[in-house]
This record gives sequence, C-alpha cells and structure tokens, in this order.
Amino acid sequence: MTEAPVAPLLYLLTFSHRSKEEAEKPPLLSPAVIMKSLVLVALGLLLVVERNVGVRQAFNISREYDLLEPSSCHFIEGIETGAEDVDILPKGLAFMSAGLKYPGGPNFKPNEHGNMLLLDLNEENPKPVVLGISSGFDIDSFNPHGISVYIDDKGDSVYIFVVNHPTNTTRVDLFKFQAEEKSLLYLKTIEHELFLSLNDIAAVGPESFYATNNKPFLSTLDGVDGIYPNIPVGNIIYYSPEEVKEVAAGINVSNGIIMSRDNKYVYAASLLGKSISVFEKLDNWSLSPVRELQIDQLLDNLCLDPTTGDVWMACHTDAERLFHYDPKNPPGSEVLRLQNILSENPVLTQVYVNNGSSLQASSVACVYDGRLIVGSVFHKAIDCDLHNTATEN
Ligand SMILES: [Ca+2]
Ligand SMILES: [Ca+2]
Repeated sequence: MTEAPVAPLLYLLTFSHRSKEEAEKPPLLSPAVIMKSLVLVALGLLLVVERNVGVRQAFNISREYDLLEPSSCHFIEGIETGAEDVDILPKGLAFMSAGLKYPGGPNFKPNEHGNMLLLDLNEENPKPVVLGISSGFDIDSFNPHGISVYIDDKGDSVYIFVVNHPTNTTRVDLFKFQAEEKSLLYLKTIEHELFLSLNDIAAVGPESFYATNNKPFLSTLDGVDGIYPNIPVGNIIYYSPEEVKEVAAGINVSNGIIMSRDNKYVYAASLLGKSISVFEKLDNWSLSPVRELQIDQLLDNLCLDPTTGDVWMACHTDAERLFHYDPKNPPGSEVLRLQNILSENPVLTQVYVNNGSSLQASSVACVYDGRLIVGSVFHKAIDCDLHNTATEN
C-alpha cells in the first residue's frame, strides 16, 4: 500500500505559528517541494487505484455470465476433496490427483492426505479407486497437484508424473502404473532448484518433462504474496536427468501444460494472463513461441482430445472467490473447448458454466469417447455425456 507523504500537510498546519525571525528564514519546504510532494501523492493514489482496478480486471471479479449445464452432468461418487488434475490413457483409464492442500486454500478433509485415483471410463457409472502406492513413499505427506502420464515406446509401461507439495515444498514424484494390482510403484523423487512453485507437468519421456512454475515461490493462494496481477513471473522448466533449464518466462501465473498430438508443440495456460501460448518444441528441447491466444478467462489445466486434437480448458470464473473462499459465495466453474488451435481461425466454445451452486473451482476438463470429466481444486468432480447436448440454463 502506498502511503501519502505528510510533510506538506504539516507545513501548512504550522506555517501560521512562525515568529517574525522564523518567517524571514527561507521556508523549509519551498513551493517547488510542495508541488513535488503533491505530485507524489497524486501518483501514489493513481497507483492504488490502478492496482485495485488491475486486480478487479485480472481476477474477473464480479464477472457476469450465463449458466450452461448439460443435463447429463452428475457428480462422480466418492470425490469430495477435489480432483485438481486428470490424465486419461488411450483406452479410457483416467488418473486423478485428489485432496490438494494448497497453502491458504480450502480443504474439506484437512487431516487426510491426498491420493491418486483411478477411474475406468469404460464403465457406465464408474467409481474412483484409490491407487495404492508401494513402500518407500511417504503417503502421509502426499499432496498431489498437476499430473501427466507417459507411455513408453513399446506401449507396455505407463509412467505417472505427479507434482507434489509435501509440507509446502514443491517436487515431482515418479511412479509406474501396475495395471493388474491397480497400484503405483514408486520410482523416485525429483527435486531441483528451478522447481519453485510447480503447478502442472507434461511428460515427454520416461524421466523427462516440461513443468510450469506459476510464481517464484510456493505461497498462499491469495494475491498478496507471490501473485501480482500485472507482473508475469511464471515460467516453464524443461527437466531431464542430463539437463534442466528454463525454456519460457514472463507468464502471468503459469498453469496447465500439455503436448500437441504430434509432440511438436507445447500448449501452456496463463491463469491471470487469461491466455494460452503455443510453443514449438526444438530439437534441444528449448521452446520457440509461435502464438498466444487471448481467451479472457482464468485458465487452469489443459487436456487434449486425442481423437480431434481439440484443447479442453477448465477455468475459474472469479479469482477473488477462489483465493478467498467463502462457502456462502463459492467460486464457479467453466469449461471451454478450443478447436483448430494451430489454424488461422481457432474456434472457442463454452461447454459448461456454473456459478458454484453445483461444481466449485473447476481446474481440469478432459474428454474420452464423448464423455466429459471435470475436476476441481478442492470440491467435487462431474461426469457429463456429451452425446446428450441438452442444457439447463
Ligand atoms: Ca496435467
Ligand atoms: Ca493447475
């Protein structure tokens, strides 16, 4: 907060009490100094107003929107503490990260650790299964956030990369999926000084990935520390056992990240920039900016439709309601589909909008075989049949 200089005011208040001798001395504060101080006061006030307006605009505070809910949508039983991220295997097995405790954010079961869930989308009414994790992994502090699956070249091994924040730190844990046992084999923990406040991850090999730092340090959810509406400090890191480097910077709260279907491009979301950036992946794994599409919504995670290449985006409707949770006025949810992202004329379609009365704080939306799964930061998850397009407004 900018404080107004008080010297001019004090000077005016004390001026009339000066003695004759004092009055003959040159004034302590000349008119030029007074004018300078007044200009500083005006500038300070302008900065305060600009920041408040900037916050209101950047956070989409009090944004108006029409509700849009396919009538087929229903809650997925058993998910009560969010499914911040989802990634789906080609044959319909969905992995979900549940129970995120983001610093300063709400959590409806604060004494329970997070879990990785498995949802079989081949079933008509699937129920999530908690994936057991092999020994050697500290499950009690498990706080999973962004995830990404990687299938090896032979197609017989599935690796799960999980951004984890045990005790307010940030790291990546790597697991191998054991399909028969429906469990995860813990392989290793990856830490690095460039992992500052990891949010999402896009695996590109059995041990390598791109990951987003949404801000310079892991801080509370609110806008006071770490998130500044007009200062883009998020970035993207490339990690492999041989090399780790920053490959993009200047992103205003860097969030979801995915690879294109042909693995030639990286798509990355900016929450407060309200945009999606397209980068070309170079041979040395550096990223070359191709385009930035302004979406004007607060983007969280991204998901790719493997059949069409469409990008599905989950958005927050109002960051103020997300950062300062009030159960009487909860944050809403929104899902967008972006078609033809690389073309001259990408098509953006609103698919789901709710004011928080149903699903709160949507963070991911993925599709499989005409089915839409929407997860949230700390609330529930929904399952919608996209074949049934009837909506309730
Ligand atoms: Ca992800
Ligand atoms: Ca995210």
